[in-house]
Amino acid sequence: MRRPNVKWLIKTAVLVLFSVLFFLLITSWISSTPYTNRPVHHGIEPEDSARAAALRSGDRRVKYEDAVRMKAQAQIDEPQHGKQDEILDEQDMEDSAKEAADDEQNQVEPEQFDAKLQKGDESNSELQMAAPIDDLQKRDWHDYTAMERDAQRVGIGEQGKIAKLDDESVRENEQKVSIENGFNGLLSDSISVNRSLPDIRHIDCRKKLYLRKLPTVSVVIIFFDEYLSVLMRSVHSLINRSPPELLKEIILVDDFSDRAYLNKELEDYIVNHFAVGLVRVVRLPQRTGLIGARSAGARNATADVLIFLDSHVEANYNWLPPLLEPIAINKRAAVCPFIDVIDHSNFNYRAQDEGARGGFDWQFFYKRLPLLPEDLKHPTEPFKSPVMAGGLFAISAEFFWELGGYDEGLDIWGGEQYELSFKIWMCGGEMYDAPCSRVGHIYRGPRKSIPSPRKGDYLHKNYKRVAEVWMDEYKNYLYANGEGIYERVDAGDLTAQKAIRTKLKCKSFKWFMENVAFDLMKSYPPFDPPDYASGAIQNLGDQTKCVDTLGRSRHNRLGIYHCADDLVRPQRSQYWSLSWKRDLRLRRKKDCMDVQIWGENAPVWLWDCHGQQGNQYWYYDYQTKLIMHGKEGKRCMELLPSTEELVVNKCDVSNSYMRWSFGFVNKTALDNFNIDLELKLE
Ligand SMILES: *[C@@H]1O[C@H](CO)[C@@H](O)[C@H](O)[C@H]1NC(C)=O
Ligand SMILES: *[C@@H]1O[C@H](CO)[C@@H](O)[C@H](O)[C@H]1NC(C)=O
Ligand SMILES: *[C@@H]1O[C@H](CO)[C@@H](O)[C@H](O)[C@H]1NC(C)=O
Ligand SMILES: [Mn+2]
Repeated sequence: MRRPNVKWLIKTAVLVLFSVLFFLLITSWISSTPYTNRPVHHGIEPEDSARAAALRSGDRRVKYEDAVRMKAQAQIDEPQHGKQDEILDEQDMEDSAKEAADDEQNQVEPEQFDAKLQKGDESNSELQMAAPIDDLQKRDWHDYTAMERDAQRVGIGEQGKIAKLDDESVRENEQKVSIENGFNGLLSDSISVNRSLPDIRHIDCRKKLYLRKLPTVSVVIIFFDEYLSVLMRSVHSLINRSPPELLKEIILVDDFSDRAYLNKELEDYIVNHFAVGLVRVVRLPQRTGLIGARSAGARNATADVLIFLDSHVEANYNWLPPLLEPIAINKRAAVCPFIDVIDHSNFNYRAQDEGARGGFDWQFFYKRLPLLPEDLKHPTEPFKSPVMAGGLFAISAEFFWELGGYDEGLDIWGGEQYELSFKIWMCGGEMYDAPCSRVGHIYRGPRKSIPSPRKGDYLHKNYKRVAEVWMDEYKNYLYANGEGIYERVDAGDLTAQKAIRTKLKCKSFKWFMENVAFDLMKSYPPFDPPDYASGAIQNLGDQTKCVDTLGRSRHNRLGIYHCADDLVRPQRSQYWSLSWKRDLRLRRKKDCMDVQIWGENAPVWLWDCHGQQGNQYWYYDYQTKLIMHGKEGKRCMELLPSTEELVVNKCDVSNSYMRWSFGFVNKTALDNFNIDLELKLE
């Protein structure tokens, strides 16, 4: 037998010892990370399996976001590393494909980032160690004590429930105050400024962790003649629901209000209720409007992040961390909360909807665009939005001023949300909506009209400034929809704004439209494309009969009536368009032919156009003269001669009651019915 090799034994022992030590080191580090070591909270703790799943997915998120952070930093700080990144990404794609197969939970969108970090954990510990761990750690930011205290609260308007005043003798005054403010101010006086709200966040928001290190915040609230208890409830809700270490200050900018109680009474309230220096009032010497007042507030702010809010809001639970984290990851991100509805008459707190991306039409009305499939898969993650709704958002002070703040040539209000959104996207930033951050907002009801602070058309002047500086050739769409207004207004001096665009080497508006608001033109084309067919729809089995509303309004069945003399331009009840949305609608109206059952003799209704095709999709085959319903093209419009009913049945070319003619037919357009319309610039 061979003599045992002592050298070998020692080597092995040392190696084993080191391996064990290394193993212990790694496992103790992992167990000390916050997401495996969460404090137990009562009340909303999920059950075990759900908890395990949550931890797993939370775990993945951490990695994803850290990766995003690293990536974002690499992009901002060291653009010369771009090449290296590319190489890494390529390889990581393969890894991530493998992982996806292993792991059904793998729903995280940018998988290459995920994989990069995965690798960091397992094989490339340098990458992981190099980043300051402290910065990457996550924590649960909920204030469970305050949430539990709130859950116990009872009383008028508590839990955001419908409130009302029972005292009949105050009715008249209630009306008066309502019409002065656009909301029920008297009722507001009876509801606690510290009232509790329903936690209507997506259920998974309750388990979400955010970076341990988040930037500090200056909230800027501008007001003009705001109702005191509503203004103070806004401030209380912010203080009650924000981590004190993050909320540095609340700046109330008084845009030269008339109401006396907004002077001493307001200041006394602040002194008596809030910590020294936490809330301050900045008074403007004259009426300045939303844009100027916000700018003044921003100049007064001293924290890392600016959050602009309206003066009639209520912040919901844990609203702040979800707004701040994307900015901590990328200082050029701007983030909007979800805006909930506080009812102006009864102060009921409810959701508006489950979120949408922001857009606009060519009269600059704010419009909403659908969420993307990826966004829907991750209902608690921030999603990209082309334009902000306007009132409520967070942005780093540094980036805000890098962009030159608001164009202060914009007067009073209007267009500023477009200006800032275009700037953010075109000049190297990003904009997100954060579903887990919710802020309620009182949408005002009927209100006594307030005299305009300016003579003249400041709104279109503002729009023209935005269009001239940022929208390149697309500005003509706006102007073409302005019916001559834009030719008459003078945009003023734009030198400073154009200089910002040049200095920051901002991208083109075309880039914005094609990469950020890529679906806007389809939903909101600058001009309605021509109809495929229009006029009266005449039956060929009985040529005296045409499709008619029979004078009925929406949500009624359509019928058949004696045809108009002029089939090309008949009276309104027979004037139909096969529109570019591929629906059959009353001309220039939003009432569409709608079929709601798929069986025999399905009646045709007049219903609100939804523009989503489906059960409102129609096609006219001008050769067979069939009007087909639905994309399958198997069911056709038919006149039942015995009962004079308008129905849909299985297509049959030999049935002349199923054949129709339109007053006007555009054959070229119909030949291309299935081709998506291209909306090109002239
Ligand atoms: C609201 O809460 C604050 C403490 O956050 C307290 O000072 C104040 O008295 C409360 N006000 C009412 C009306 O409950
Ligand atoms: C903010 O405004 C207040 C009140 O007008 C003023 O006292 C303070 O110096 C201002 N702070 C900054 C940083 O501008
Ligand atoms: C018919 O449709 C085409 C587009 O397919 C359009 O260019 C043309 O102007 C239309 N004709 C009329 C008369 O509307
Ligand atoms: Mn508002």
